[in-house]
Amino acid sequence: MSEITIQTPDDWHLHFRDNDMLLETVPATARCFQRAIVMPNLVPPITTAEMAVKYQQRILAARPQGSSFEPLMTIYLTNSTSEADIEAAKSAGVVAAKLYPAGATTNSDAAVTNLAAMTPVFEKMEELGLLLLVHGEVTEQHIDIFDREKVFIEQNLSNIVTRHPNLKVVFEHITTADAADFVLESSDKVAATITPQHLMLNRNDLLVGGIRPHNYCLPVLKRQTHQQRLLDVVQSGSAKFFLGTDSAPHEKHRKESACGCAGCYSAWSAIELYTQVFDELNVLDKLEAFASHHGADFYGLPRNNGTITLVKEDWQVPAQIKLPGGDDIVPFYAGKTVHWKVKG
Ligand code: OTD
Ligand code: ZN
Ligand code: ZN
Repeated sequence: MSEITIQTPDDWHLHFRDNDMLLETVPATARCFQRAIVMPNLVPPITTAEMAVKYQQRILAARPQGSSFEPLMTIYLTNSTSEADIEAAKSAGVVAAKLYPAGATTNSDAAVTNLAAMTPVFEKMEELGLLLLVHGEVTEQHIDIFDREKVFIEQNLSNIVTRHPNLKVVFEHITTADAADFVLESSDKVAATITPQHLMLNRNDLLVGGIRPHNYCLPVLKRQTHQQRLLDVVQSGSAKFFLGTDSAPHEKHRKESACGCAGCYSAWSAIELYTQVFDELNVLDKLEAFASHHGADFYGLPRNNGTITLVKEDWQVPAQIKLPGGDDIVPFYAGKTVHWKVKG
């Protein structure tokens, strides 16, 4: 097959950032995705309905002319999130709330420290049909970084899903066989997103032959057996797994640094790289469901009407991109050849 047409896909996990940066990130996503779940980890984080609505306006204002792209908003749970905050979010059209364990990733310092105290908030979300999106890693210093996802399942996530059987939970950007198995063994209220980098790479791609800061993201890339398990579940076509790029830009100088930031800016190539992965797995027929059906169905939203076409054609991801403010960004897969291209 050298060409494939699918219903317009959505990105169920994305970081747009704010202000000037939106002029770069919004068009890059809107070029092929109809909707995206916008992560709330700004500084300060988006914690209320009012902040989410204002942020949504800034995103809409950064769309290219004629674009019908729709940002789907989330709020960031903190120790002081109340049931009233959840009600206000629901009324404002916010679709989900994000749980970051404090210190887990970029700008997550404000996040929840006491999960047990969140029970009334989770109950309100369950009642109103707001989804819980989870960054599933513990942050205790003594837990090895490669074990943090597995320990989070054991210590936290299994309790949350048991105590809230009607809460829809998305285990975001899963990286391990443990996470894939947990999702498969859980009820149909539990699903997961998978990024292009966790399908394409493993920790050798981060560390062998020199440290590769542009492959550094959180949760960190794992060993090859975990990567293989993620490939297996997407190959299986299970409806519990769907597309979430976790595209997360940082300026070049912040990544190429003695203490480099975590995040891969994949918006320029993500849909093409997923297509390449499905092609290499010989399951291009399952791409559409992963990219365009499973996520919408899980969120209880309509599938998109339009289509996009991808053609099997080589092109190179640019080595770097100039930001509106003058800084440079090195995109994910910079300088490398991608074998599929969005047509038109
Ligand atoms: N991971 N970087 C960021 C977020 C994600 O955990 C994530 O969702 C970021 O920079 O916001 C990253 O490596
Ligand atoms: Zn995360
Ligand atoms: Zn993310």
